[in-house]
Amino acid sequence: MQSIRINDRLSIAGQPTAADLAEARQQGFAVAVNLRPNGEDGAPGDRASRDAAREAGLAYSFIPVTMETLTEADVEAFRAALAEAKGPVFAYCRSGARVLALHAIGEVLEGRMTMDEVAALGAAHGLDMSGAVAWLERRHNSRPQVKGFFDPRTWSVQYVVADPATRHCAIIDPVLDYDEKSGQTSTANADRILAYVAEKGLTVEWILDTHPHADHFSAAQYLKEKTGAPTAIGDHVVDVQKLWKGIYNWPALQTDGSQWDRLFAEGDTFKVGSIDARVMFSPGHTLASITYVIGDAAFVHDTIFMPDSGTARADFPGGSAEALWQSIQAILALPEETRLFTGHDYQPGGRHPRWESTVAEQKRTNPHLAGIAEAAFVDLRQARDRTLPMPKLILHALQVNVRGGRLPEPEDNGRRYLKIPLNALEGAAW
Ligand SMILES: N[C@@H](CCC(=O)N[C@@H](CS)C(=O)NCC(=O)O)C(=O)O
Ligand SMILES: [Fe+2]
Repeated sequence: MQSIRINDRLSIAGQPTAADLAEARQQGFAVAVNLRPNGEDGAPGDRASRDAAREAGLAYSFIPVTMETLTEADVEAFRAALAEAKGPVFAYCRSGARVLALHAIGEVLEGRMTMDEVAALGAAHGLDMSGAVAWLERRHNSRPQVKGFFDPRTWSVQYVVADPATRHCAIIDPVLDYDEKSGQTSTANADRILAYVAEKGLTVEWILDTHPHADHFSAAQYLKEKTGAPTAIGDHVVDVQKLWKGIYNWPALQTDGSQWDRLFAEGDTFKVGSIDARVMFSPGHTLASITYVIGDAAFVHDTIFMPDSGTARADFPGGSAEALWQSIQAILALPEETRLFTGHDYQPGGRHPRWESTVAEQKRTNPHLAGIAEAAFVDLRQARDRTLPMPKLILHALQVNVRGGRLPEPEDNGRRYLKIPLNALEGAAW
């Protein structure tokens, strides 16, 4: 029979007969890999295929796939079958095209081949690779482009998350600049984001906050005025509003979350362009923290920091180390390759700012998480939190952020004033 030799390890073919398998064995192949699902038109099925391979003296592996339902796990299973084979692999489907597609997709994912080369490879062997190309394009388009903007004054990372297919984007955790020494506010950070959005020709679809921040003002309201895009935050923000309404002795504060256009609950879904997005409730750092999972990117903000920085503190009013642990476990249950984007980077050891990791990397190397059980985490988190002074802007920031990033209303002289409660956060380290 005709098989196509791809490399030393892999040859591909259409459905073989028993004689073809025997011949493959004679040619030195060690393993037959069958990609045809049971019940596929004209396929002998797993059991008969296994028997035929064994009869011919070949080891056998069954990885049933269709191009319509193909996932990265299938590509990985094929790669693993090749890696584990004790000799050259004879892989087959109906025509050989699916095997070539799996091989080519694996090569693209590993960075050894470009998408353009996939079609050319198919053409060279007379096999249709349009399914593989479409799969790769779909995957490419579900990977949002993430641009981080680091603010060195507050060590915050603000994000623009864009769908390359539609050029729609979400802005996450934008900072409104504030200097507590002079009382001056500025929109330098937010304007930098707007300039990027304009330069890239993006349409802002959402302005998202992960939680009511304690260390900077949110620029959500300013950006809504500039772009018209809706603002959103987690629905438990109403609990944070109630908490701070008491601390600020502020009867007029509305505590129904009406300061945002949308309140997200656990499991809520939305879109950034054509990319699916989902919300995870991630309390612990605050009562209202949420994680946005947009395509393969999770915006975890103040839960997990970069692996060399551990985790976020859990001692603000309404914070809980136990809740933070549970929230982190849910994040670490995302697929290993999920890109995690953190909300702050405090540049340990003076290194340059970094904000992107993966689930796998965090599980392996974050000293607050790798090989740590809940009780030990809670102990270490609480011990560290006892040493941390409150963020210098916590009392300034919450009165702005529980109103969605609105500064206090001007008084009769046209000037805005902040209100600072004294001795309201007793026990905090200085
Ligand atoms: N020194 C900073 C501290 C800010 C802070 O407390 N950040 C929170 C996130 S909002 C945190 O988790 N910090 C962890 C740490 O400092 O180890 C400030 O004053 O703003
Ligand atoms: Fe925070």
